[in-house]
Amino acid sequence: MTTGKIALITGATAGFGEACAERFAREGYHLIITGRRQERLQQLQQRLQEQYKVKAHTLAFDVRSKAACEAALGSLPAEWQAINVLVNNAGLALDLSPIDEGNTDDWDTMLDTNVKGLLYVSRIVMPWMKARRQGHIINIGSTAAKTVYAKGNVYCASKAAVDALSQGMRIDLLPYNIKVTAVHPGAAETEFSLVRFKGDEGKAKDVYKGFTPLSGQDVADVVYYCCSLPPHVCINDLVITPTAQANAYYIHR
Ligand code: NDP
Ligand code: 8X3
Repeated sequence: MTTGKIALITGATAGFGEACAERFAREGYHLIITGRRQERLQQLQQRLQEQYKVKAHTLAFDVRSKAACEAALGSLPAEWQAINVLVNNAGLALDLSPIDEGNTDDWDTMLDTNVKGLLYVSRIVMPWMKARRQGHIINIGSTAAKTVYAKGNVYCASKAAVDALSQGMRIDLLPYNIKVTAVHPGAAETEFSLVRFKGDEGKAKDVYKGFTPLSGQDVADVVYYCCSLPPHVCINDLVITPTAQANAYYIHR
């Protein structure tokens, strides 16, 4: 049975975003799923519609482009603009290196995606939520927002910005009955490390050696839980790690 509610999930072609799409579909939400990889979006759309009997709308665009965000989200028919849940999830890390040796193109990609992309999407969706005096924004931060680790500098800074922006959004949206939750996951085995290490599968696998990491599903369960609470209850800030992880730096292997 559908709830009639709509969740917009950015970065739904893999990892947390894909798992969130599945979790919300299972709960009867209609979905707007986004990412750059059109083919994956279409496959997911088909699967979710068949399996859960919900409607899924796909939008393929790059969150780094303000014009692309405006064109894609602006193309939504009015009934799809009544978004109840926005999960700002699209993001990435690229490489690990000291700042003085850093690749400045990688910095641009991380900051443009993780910080500015999240802002562009939110800037468009927030007025729709405000007009309806209803909504919940989930920003995916990271344990990297809370603890800086060696060579993580710019990625950690981008996630610290997500932390600060979540606090700012919560204040700005307070009069409009809109919840803002920052969810900060620790080590999770998705495509994250493969992207960070630019396709080096060995390096990516090593990140999760010797302990049980989180899965996309673990994080999706927590994101959904945050959205399932009574209207007067809001989780502001939530850190979720594998049991073997204390913070972004300490992992027991
Ligand atoms: P994945 O690499 O598995 O998924 C990342 C998603 O982001 C993909 O759907 C990708 O879609 C999308 N994305 C990346 N860049 C863009 C872009 N420019 N425009 C639109 N979509 C984009 O990683 P995760 O699921 O692990 O990561 C999701 C979020 O969680 C990120 O913000 C990440 O920083 C954060 N995170 C991850 C942790 C982990 O250990 N895995 C821990 C803490 C936080 P496409 O390539 O199709 O565009
Ligand atoms: C992803 C987790 O520790 O690789 O944000 O930064 S970590």
